[in-house]
Amino acid sequence: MSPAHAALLQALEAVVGPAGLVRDAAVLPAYLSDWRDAYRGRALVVVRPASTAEVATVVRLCHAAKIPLVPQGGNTGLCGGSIPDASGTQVVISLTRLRAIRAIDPANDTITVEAGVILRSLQEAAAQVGRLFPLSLGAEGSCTVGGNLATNAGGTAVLRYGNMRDLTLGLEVVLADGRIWDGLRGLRKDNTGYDLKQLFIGSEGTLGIITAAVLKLYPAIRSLTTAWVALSSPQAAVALLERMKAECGDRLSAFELMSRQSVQFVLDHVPGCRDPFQETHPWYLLIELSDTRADAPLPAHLEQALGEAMEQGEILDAVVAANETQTAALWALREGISEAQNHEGPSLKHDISVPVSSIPAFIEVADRHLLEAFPGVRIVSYGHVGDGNLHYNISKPPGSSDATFKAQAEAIMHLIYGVTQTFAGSISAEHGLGQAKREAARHYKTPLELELMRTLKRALDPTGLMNPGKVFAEDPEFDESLIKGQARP
Ligand code: FAD
Ligand code: 2HG
Ligand code: ZN
Repeated sequence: MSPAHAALLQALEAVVGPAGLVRDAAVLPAYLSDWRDAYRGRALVVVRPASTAEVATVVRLCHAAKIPLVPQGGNTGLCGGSIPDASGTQVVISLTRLRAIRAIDPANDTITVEAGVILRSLQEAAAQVGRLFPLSLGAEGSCTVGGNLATNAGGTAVLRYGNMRDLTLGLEVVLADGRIWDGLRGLRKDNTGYDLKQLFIGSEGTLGIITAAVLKLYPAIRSLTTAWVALSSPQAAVALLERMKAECGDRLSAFELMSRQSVQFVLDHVPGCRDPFQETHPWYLLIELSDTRADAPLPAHLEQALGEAMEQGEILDAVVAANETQTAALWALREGISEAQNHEGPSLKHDISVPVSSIPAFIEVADRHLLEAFPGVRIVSYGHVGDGNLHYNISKPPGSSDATFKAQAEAIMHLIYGVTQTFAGSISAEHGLGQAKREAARHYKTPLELELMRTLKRALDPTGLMNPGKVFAEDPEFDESLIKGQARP
């Protein structure tokens, strides 16, 4: 280790204490690879500050030493955004010790939380005061509010409540030079110029470190009903979505589509899951209605809407959960897909979005082109169809080698993103770019969009030390000389 690096480590330890530096070789790997073990890196050190002031001092020290920082929350991201590169010269800054719920204001329907609060703890804190924090996703037991904000997380309740952008009123951010921006306002209306918080939401740690947020709360849900529905096609799902919206309005809180292949993987790999139907069907939906009134007649409402859809031939079969155990079993079939697909070898993830109306045509065209070009690959398509967001994931043909499949990954990706583009879609609806899609973004975002993004990056992080190598493929104009400690010519 160079004397400069050793001096930085000593200074960092003086700020966060011995407990704030991760040195234990048994624990360290968890900070240096992601949930799927798809990305691995090395770090100069992993530092765990315990307050906003400590985060600010850590950033100031790294800024002065020209050392890049990689912010990390629960490390559940799916694009390698929280993993350092292989150089061993970056500092991972884990926010998981910033765990305070600073304030709850039920009359304002807001909660102020620190970045390291686990999403499930936030949901529980809201429930304790008779409120709902609606963001809900499979990783909610380990992802953090900071990571949710930095990726503008979506999940299964976006249809009714929106994504993290829609749920946020204020932020506290440590800027790239270590100054603290206190934007912790709980205002629903504030037109005093640019909405700065929106710059940091979805910026994947490349503009600053989010340390706290004021988030919106909603009335608690007191009744809920869930159905599992079989269909012949994605067209039928979109038709049913229209029907359910018209019949149920904003009581419709989840509308998740799954192909048979997706459900089959869960049945094959997740213990305790079973098919709700005797027969197999090509497509399934998980539909949920919820209401703030305990006496809302949701099952009757849902059964009536599904009965009418059945009479019209829109759906093939349906079952409504009779109790909480059955509800949990249906959700396990949906939430188990990510994990189940991991058991089938490397998975190529494409979290695309297109207009809801284009979902059936997207699936038809993408399936056809893909199976022509790569016979035998298994298409695992599922997701938040009510938001036009599909996880159009691909597993290798049974029996083929990981190496052959990985060699085809780029061609598969371009095929899928090419089809996405013909439907005016996005290559990332919810997981972000991270390192996984930084190259692809160069092809699928316009030059003007990329130029505007770079302008913002340079304005907020002029020395390029905030999560370098993420979101942007490369930045020729970045001031490399400053990072290396030389004067700019
Ligand atoms: P991390 O993985 O630690 O980091 C993610 C990114 O945010 C990185 O770029 C990191 O540098 C940055 N970051 C983290 N904390 C901060 C901070 N305080 N300040 C600045 N930058 C920061 N995502 C969805 O949107 N919808 C889903 O339905 C969904 N389901 C999932 C299901 C499973 C099983 C898994 C494993 C993941 C799922 N995800 C989903 C992806 C992931 O959970 C989300 O992206 C989540 O928001 C990441 O939170 P995290 O705390 O784990 O962040
Ligand atoms: C989901 O909706 C998540 O389950 C994860 O966004 C998707 O693993 C995936 O590709
Ligand atoms: Zn998702």
